[in-house]
Amino acid sequence: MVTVEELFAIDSLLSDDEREIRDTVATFANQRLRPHIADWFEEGTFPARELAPQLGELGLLGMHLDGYGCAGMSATMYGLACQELEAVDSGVRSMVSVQGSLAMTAIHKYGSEEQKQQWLPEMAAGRAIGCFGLTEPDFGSNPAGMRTRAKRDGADWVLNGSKMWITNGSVADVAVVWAQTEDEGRQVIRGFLVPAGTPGFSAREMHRKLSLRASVTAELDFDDVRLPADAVLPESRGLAAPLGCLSEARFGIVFGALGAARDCLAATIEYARTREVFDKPLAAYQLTQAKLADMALELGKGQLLALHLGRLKDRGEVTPEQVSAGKLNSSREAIAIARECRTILGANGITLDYPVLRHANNLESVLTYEGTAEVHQLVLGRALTDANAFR
Ligand code: TGC
Ligand code: FAD
Repeated sequence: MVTVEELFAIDSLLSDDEREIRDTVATFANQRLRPHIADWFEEGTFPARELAPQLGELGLLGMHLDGYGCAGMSATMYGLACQELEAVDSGVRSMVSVQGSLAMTAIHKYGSEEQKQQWLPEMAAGRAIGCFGLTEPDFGSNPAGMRTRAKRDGADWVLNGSKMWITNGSVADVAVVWAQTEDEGRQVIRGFLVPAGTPGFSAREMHRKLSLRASVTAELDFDDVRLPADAVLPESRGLAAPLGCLSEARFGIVFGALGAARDCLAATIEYARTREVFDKPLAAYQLTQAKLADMALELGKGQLLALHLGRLKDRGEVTPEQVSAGKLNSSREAIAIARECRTILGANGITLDYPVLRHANNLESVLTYEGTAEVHQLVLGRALTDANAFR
């Protein structure tokens, strides 16, 4: 018997250091997270506070960033870590993505030296948690239309508006919040650092989710929130600033979503080899094998694409369109694999005794956040034709 990785000789494409990091993260995820994940999912909880220092100790928070206590690993290493975390649950990878690729990246790319010194070492160690507020109730795919506003009042800024669907939102020590500002009569989107507890800022956890249940998701409200002049991220000007952070997080999903798919396929193959129907193992039927072969093919192709993008990113050559292609492919194929695996598990597949429907439900969010599948199709369509079909 071979695994999909063996079938595609994936390990032969990795360095010793890359394999070591991947295996270290896999051991942590399997020992410390996997035994609890079904319960967290069922209860709709995620112990972010307790886990953040452990993730920090492993160097997983802001893993690909340099300096300020960050691990300074390669993009490929970060991707491999995301894959192992998401093999347990997309919620774990989400926490790490939002902390490192979104909140910390925003501060690292666009923050002042003082902001970096204040927040990045604490966040890298998992002593401080961050969130990233871009989406609003009426503006998800089209953040350019956001209504949240920051106005100058003397030297201060006054922030009004709301954000929705914000991962880590109600447990965060600091929120990176994107708002419209007026700059010399021109509307410009800028980023602000809003510490928890600032008067007028409230965060409320969202419940009744059927996906990403082991993840904290919150609504953020800003009611005349007065911020000092130095709360703005000085280098953030225009939508390109938050979109630049999204490219980092989308890259993590290119690898991460395949971890969820891999976990589904592994559980399904094990199940099919032992489950007997009509007097022989399910795995011995041609229909089952055709499903398994097709899923292995998509998983292997996805992993090869992810590694290729990792190598491009490590050479500083990856483009946002290439990341879109990877995010679209991985999230779309991963959810297809999870759903197909569920069919092989029959009724057992609908329970939390097996990971597949939990992963499939999570992947509904993964298909939607960080740019929906349709947004990435349109990004690719625009690149291929030069015609903008968004508006
Ligand atoms: P558009 O004119 O295309 O671009 C505006 C400016 O941004 C630049 N740009 C990018 N820069 C870096 N990376 C990217 N991926 C970029 N995409 C665009 C672009 O060059 C331009 O720069 P400049 O200097 O010329 O101004 O803007 P548009 O308004 O037409 O929108 C394009 C569109 C629809 C692709 C964009 O708005 C988009 O990506 N929408 C999707 C929104 C989204 O993904 N939201 C995610 C929120 S965060 C989240 O979901 C976290 S989930 C938790 C987890 O990660 O686990
Ligand atoms: P909409 O933009 O309303 O889209 C609805 C449908 O319309 C989709 O199918 C979409 O593809 C389609 N559509 C949109 N535009 C077009 C078009 N031009 N042409 C054709 N079809 C189109 N956001 C954050 O800022 N920070 C977070 O931490 C965060 N975490 C999240 C966690 C979870 C669990 C979830 C589910 C979401 C999270 N989000 C976060 C929000 C996420 O980024 C948005 O949900 C996503 O960008 C889509 O926006 P929307 O839900 O408003 O959908």
